[in-house]
Amino acid sequence: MKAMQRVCLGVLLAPGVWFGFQASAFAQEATVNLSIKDHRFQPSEVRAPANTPITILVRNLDPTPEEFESKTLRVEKIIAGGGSTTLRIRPLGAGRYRFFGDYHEDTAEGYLVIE
Ligand SMILES: [Cu+2]
Repeated sequence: MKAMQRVCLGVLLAPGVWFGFQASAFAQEATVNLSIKDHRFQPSEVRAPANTPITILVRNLDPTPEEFESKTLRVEKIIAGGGSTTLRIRPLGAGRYRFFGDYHEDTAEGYLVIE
């Protein structure tokens, strides 16, 4: 859907106008970077604004696979050893949302703090 809108608007709008629109559209999204190292999330607490679509980029620096999981964020995704993934999170209300590595839950734990 997004790609389609891009094509249509690109045809309709002058380039300068379009780039301005795109920049403001990006400002309404938040990106969070996470790494997994030694079966722990780094950082173990990340922040993002409320009522905003969030993209979480997770890099697994361990050689073993991990599963990013969160009941409250409704996410469950396996990340290969040495791999990375992109998670799309719906706009959220303020709060602390726990996530964990399902394969190493004793150490791999973190919180997404929405404020
Ligand atoms: Cu799981």
